[in-house]
Amino acid sequence: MAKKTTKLVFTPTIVQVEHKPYPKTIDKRFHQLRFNMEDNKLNSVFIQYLPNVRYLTNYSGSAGALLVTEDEIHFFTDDRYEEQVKTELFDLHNLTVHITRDIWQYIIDQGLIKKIEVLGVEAENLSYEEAIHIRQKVHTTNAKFKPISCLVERYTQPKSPEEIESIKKSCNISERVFEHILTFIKPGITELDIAIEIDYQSRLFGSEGPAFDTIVTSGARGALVHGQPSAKKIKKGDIVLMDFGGRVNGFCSDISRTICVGKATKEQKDMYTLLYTAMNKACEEARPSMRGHLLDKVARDMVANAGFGDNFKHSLGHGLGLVCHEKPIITFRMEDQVIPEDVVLALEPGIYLPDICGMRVEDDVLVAKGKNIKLTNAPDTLISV
Ligand SMILES: [Mn+2]
Repeated sequence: MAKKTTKLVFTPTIVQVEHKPYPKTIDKRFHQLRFNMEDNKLNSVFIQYLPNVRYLTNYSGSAGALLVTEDEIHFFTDDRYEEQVKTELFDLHNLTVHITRDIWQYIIDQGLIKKIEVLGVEAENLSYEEAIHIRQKVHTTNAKFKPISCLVERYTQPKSPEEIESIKKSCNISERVFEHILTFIKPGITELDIAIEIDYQSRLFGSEGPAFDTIVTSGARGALVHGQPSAKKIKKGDIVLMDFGGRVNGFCSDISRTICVGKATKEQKDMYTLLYTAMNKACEEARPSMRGHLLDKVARDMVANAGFGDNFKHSLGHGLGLVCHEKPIITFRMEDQVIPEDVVLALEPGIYLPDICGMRVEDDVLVAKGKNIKLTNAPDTLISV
């Protein structure tokens, strides 16, 4: 007798959701997006880059996408997130939440784009495979497929008061972690021990998780710039470089701290003070509408004039938000980056001496109309532990 088998069928469904109140200050997000759609002659847009989906809907899961038309918002996720979306999404006008494992087949089957003439997609966030798949589905309806650059990113740079609050909390957590870590570092422990402690304390202080993989290097390994923490033991005289950040409501902090284990030499102290001064000057001189490469120059000239120009190869900094390294990129390599008002920047000059050590000092600063506000405060002199 043939064995009886049960076929599992998961039918795509629409679920009813309770909404999170929509923050007043971000009311304009969908207006801006639709204005952009009009500008690009799009009838709808498909957004699948998760930080952008979160920016628009507050959804924090790892699978989800949006189809935004002139008057409707369709949110898609799969059955793993069916419970989560019931309480997490903002109260958006004309929002329908669909649960499906095959978004594009579902969109076609439901006729959600049949009236659409041109669909915009996120040019820099789609893989080649995804682009081919979506284009092929869209073409079955005779609609057009149009990749657009910075479809959502052009709006995510200036931060709303709620977003600034989250970044501030995240910064505060990282500063407390650094204060704690000063009491933790001693000769004999490893770089890995320090990295684990940073991540652990960060969680204890309320971070949702690391903003990126925590960097801890010591001694000559500091020249690795973005070195992974290793089993190398900390010894007396080592310069220890730590670069880490947390997340609050998805918003990142990003700080780099350099300390010395034992008594520092005059050269080490001077090198630190140079980096701190360059970083701080850049924090003060950042202005809305300023070009990023000119801000990079403020700090880079100081480092170069002290003779370390060749030892500072990376960019001065970057924007900070739901994405840890977002635009504007503050670098001498790009002349098209403009600093908007209410942006948060992480500024991080560094000096890397091969076979000797590496140092980096990084603070986060809110560039506001009247006066910039530093959200973190690196020590102004090289700390010894
Ligand atoms: Mn950074």
